[in-house]
Amino acid sequence: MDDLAALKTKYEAEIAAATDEAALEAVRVAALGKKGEVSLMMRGLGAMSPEERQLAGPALNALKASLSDAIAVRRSALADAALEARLAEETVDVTLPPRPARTGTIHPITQVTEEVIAILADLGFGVAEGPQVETDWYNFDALNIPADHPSRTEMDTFYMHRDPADPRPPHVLRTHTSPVQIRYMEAHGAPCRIIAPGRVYRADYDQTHTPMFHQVEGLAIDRDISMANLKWTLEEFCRAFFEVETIELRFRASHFPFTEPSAEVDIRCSWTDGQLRIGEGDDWMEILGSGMVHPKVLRAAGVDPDEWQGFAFGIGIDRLAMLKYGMPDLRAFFDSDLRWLQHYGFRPGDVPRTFA
Ligand code: 2U9
Repeated sequence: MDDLAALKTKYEAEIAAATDEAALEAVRVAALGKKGEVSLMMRGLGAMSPEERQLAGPALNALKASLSDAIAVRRSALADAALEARLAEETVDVTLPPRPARTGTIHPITQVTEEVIAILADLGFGVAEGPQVETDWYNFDALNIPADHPSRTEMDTFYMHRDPADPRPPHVLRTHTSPVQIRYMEAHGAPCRIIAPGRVYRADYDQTHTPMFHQVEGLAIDRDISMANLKWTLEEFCRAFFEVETIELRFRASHFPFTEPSAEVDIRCSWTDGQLRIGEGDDWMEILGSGMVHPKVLRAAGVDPDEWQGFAFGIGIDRLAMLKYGMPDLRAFFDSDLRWLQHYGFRPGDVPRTFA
């Protein structure tokens, strides 16, 4: 009996000394586990005489119950203490100022593309899209670009890798969005009034050229569309895009294989102290190319040039963005520099007031 009292004292001290759940469990296993000290003593009851057993049995049971209770009480106390500690650690100081939320911005290219689409949609143009990997027929032949044209060389155009023994015509990364309009006319015929915004690729890299850039091209085909319609459309577009009432355009005769006649279009502007002002001054700045769609191009797209005619134009979106928002180096557009994006990027929903 003295043994049991000593055992009780020993385990009660160990229970009280256990500072965490794992230490307490170790005490429980040592005393009451399958091979625990108390359990082994209970197993020894069988070897005792009935008299001894009558004394030792109830005493051992009482010891077991008392240690079980003590362990349960200690476990609950440890759990309470752990919870208290966690709550103290997770205290939130509601008087601290909130951290400014890091918000993403809309890339200037996306912003300008959306602006251009909104303005031309207002003028009745739908949006068409097409593949960026094209056959050389859609990218060159259908657009009346001759087989020996310099733009077809690997100096200027990215060709997709292929087996030199492959007899099929090569694929290219489209060098303009014009194939989209060819595909659109093939599928829908005339009349049509669409714009094709998107990525294009040319082997060129300096301060004003990147190997991938963005264009928007327009196409309007009907029975009696003329250069006058083209001029009005481009003037309306520039007025809305540059947010200037008094814009002035100058059409300079030019040459493109896909339009006849062709014109490069300049806008009146002034450069003072490095600041560009549209619609005033004595300078002219080239902003786009245009013309009447060549009859051969209409025919290649399955549209009868004796019945239909129309205008087309092409604008570089990246250049438009540089001009309107004053960004000096085109290469920064594609650096993914967060500081640049915070500075030049737009908040979602930032819409110029002309069509806000
Ligand atoms: C079809 C027929 C004709 C689209 C045109 C231009 C003139 C032009 C340049 C502007 C700046 C390319 O990004 S840029 O370097 N584009 O000068 N683009 S006419 O003519 C077409 C298009 C499709 C079926």
